[in-house]
Amino acid sequence: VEASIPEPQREAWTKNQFDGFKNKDEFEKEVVRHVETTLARSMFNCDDVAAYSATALAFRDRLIKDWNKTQQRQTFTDSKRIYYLSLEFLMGRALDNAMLNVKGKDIAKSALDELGFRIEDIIGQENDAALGNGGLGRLAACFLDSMASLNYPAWGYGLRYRYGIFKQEIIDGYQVEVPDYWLDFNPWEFPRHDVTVDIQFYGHVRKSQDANGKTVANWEGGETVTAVAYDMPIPGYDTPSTNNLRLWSSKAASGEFDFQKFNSGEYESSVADQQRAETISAVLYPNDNLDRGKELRLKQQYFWVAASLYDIVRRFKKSKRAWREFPDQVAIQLNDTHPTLAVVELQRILIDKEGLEWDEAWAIVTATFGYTNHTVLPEALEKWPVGLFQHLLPRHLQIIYDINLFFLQSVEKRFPDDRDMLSRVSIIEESQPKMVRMAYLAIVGSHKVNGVAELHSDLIQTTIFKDFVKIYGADKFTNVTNGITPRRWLHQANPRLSELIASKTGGYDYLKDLTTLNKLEQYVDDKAFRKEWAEIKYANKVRLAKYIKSTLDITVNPAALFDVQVKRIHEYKRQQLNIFGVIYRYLQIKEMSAEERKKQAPRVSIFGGKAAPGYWMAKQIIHLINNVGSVVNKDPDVGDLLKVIFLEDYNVSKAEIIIPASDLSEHISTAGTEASGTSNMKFVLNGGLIIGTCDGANIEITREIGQENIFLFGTLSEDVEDLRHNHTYGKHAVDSGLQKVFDAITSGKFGDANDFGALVSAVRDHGDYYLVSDDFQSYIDTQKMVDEEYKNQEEWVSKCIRSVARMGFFSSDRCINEYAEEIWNIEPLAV
Ligand code: TH1
Repeated sequence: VEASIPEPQREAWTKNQFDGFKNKDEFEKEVVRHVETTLARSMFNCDDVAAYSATALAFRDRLIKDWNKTQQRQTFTDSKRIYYLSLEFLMGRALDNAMLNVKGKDIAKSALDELGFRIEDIIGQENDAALGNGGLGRLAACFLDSMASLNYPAWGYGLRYRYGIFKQEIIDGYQVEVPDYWLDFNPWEFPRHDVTVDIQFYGHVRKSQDANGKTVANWEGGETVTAVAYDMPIPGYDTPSTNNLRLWSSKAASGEFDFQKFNSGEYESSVADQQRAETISAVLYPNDNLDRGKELRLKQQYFWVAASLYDIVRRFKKSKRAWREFPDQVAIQLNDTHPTLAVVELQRILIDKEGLEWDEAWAIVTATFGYTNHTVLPEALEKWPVGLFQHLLPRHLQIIYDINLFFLQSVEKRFPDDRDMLSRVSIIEESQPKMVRMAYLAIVGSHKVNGVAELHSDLIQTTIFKDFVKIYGADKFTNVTNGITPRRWLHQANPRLSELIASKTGGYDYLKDLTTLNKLEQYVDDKAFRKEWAEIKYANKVRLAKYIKSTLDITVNPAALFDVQVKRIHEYKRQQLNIFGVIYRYLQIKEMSAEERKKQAPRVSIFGGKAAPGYWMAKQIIHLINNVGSVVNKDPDVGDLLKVIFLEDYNVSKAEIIIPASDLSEHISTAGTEASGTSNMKFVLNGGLIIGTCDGANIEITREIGQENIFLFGTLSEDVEDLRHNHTYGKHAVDSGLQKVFDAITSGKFGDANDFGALVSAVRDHGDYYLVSDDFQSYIDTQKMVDEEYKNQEEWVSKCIRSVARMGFFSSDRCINEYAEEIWNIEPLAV
């Protein structure tokens, strides 16, 4: 709809622009106005929640001004945009981030103080936007921050789940899931009730002839669900650029519900349609690194992808450019295979709706898409039964068959002697039932495929996608090592460290060019600097100790070594190796004399993370950790020497407290299984050391910071296959130290031994797929080295400072610039 104000009236608009607040007094005025009008409260009725809401609304007003200008400018300059399609955006809290990015936190702090509130309490009122599972969703959030901060014209597209990732409660040592209803009051979103798209499901395809005698496919019948857009402003750091995250919400098409049915008394069935439609965007699937193949998940994927593409195409068509210019205006990045249907949907739009020839359309499609792979775990690679496709998306299945046909024909031409090749690379797996291999479809439909760390990118090229490297050549495959935003993960989470760094590196510009951190290295021997550094770490540990006291009523000594493993619970991430190591330590302490105990370095082992609700083994691991904690923490022989903590409901805002307080963090996946990991980067950036395997980004972290500054152990990825083979076909004796741990568990020391039988026998009797026994001794030895080195605090602090100084590479800004240059071919828009 064209609804622009005619020229003569525009002056009245221009002179009445809302300019946001510029100082404390103006900000106070905004807060009071929002409390009294938007929220209909008063100074006699204003609690922390109301103060948070008003503060957030004041910042939102400010952001939306910048958002409008950014969007107008992007439209006016008609510049190429990048669209980041992700089923997950793990944003965390928005207020603190918004305040820091627009440099308004000092104003807000003093204003709130005058109005009678502490800014920390106000920030703490906000619910996390938890629309993601773990690393993949948080990566998308860091990317949005970097794209805005670097002034790239970029939109994120996702689903507006009514329920984000569940909240975790620990009851009697077991995980209990509680729904995360987070939308009660969300000041950060703008419903766009005028931006809707009708999405079709089911039905059938009818072929007909058009006026020129050309056969056209008509997708008819079935049902329609409406997608409604909700926009969230994404502010860049220290720039007016404010990008958009558009999340789609599902509702019944044609209004509320069927009044015919309602009037004739069929109340239930009249609301049933409405509920069925709303179910599509109701919940985030809580599986990390696992594909469960549920129909509703496929519906979510198509709903979100179809709405997003409709939106993107509608925007492109306004420019009246020729279709072949589409890839000059639009780059679309597929965050894993979840949005792969976008490839098929764009082809469908171009051939069925816009009347392009297949080849011309396909050239546009492949020039538009890039695909990022995040995992090699076979259970995480998406496959959908052909029958389900046929039922839900009949036209898309036909197009997939055609894509596959043309692809296989070209393969056959190039490799006429390799008959096996065709069945190996076919997008359709000839199994019972037949399956659509989404990763293959994503590769065939994209011009670039990237992994997320060097080892991982090498692995996908030599294992799961080997044939495709042969077919397309190595140039189609590349690596973009993951990164993290230093704004949230240093400046926001660790303000004192950020301030200290700024004082030595020439101000906060290091937040825009993280390689500036290298200036810190010259202060490694500066006594005063080291002292301040150590004091900040200690203060962060005190803060976490207080949090532990207040939530678990356990007292931990802030002078002890804080050893942290927080991430999703998964067998491949090997929290079981960690807790077995903790048990081993406990048994050793029990055997020590009083004299020996005095020499032992005190430790706090801190765990946190959610298990997918259906992942039984992961839940056993949580249970074991909690049971070990309840034995160890009250054992008078142990005292301060060992405490075992499981922090409930690990999420983004808790990570912001935990990560700055770590001395040592654990990134101990079986080599070759963790594609990258990103918390490893966050921990080192906050002045903690790592114990880890040669896996994912640990390898590049080692290269950057120096191998003398990281505790590496364990099997190398090239040896994993042979070891697994030996477990299955040769002799496999459990490591003797680990055997003692198993004996303790089976003796019932940590509660009913039967509860943990599966954890033990996975290693002892069932092939030890994750190589826990193989790596156990080297893990224990390395932990012993950690104990020794921690005693020399001077040396330890030096290692931390040097490591931070060398972490510049891991900014998500570097990462986004690589995507922009190598995959998206897009330039920042000058502001
Ligand atoms: C994670 C990877 O496990 C992790 O190593 C990586 O750092 C992160 O992505 C970001 O690149 C993945 N998360 C998921 C989630 C789902 C499916 C696959 C992966 S891979 C649902």
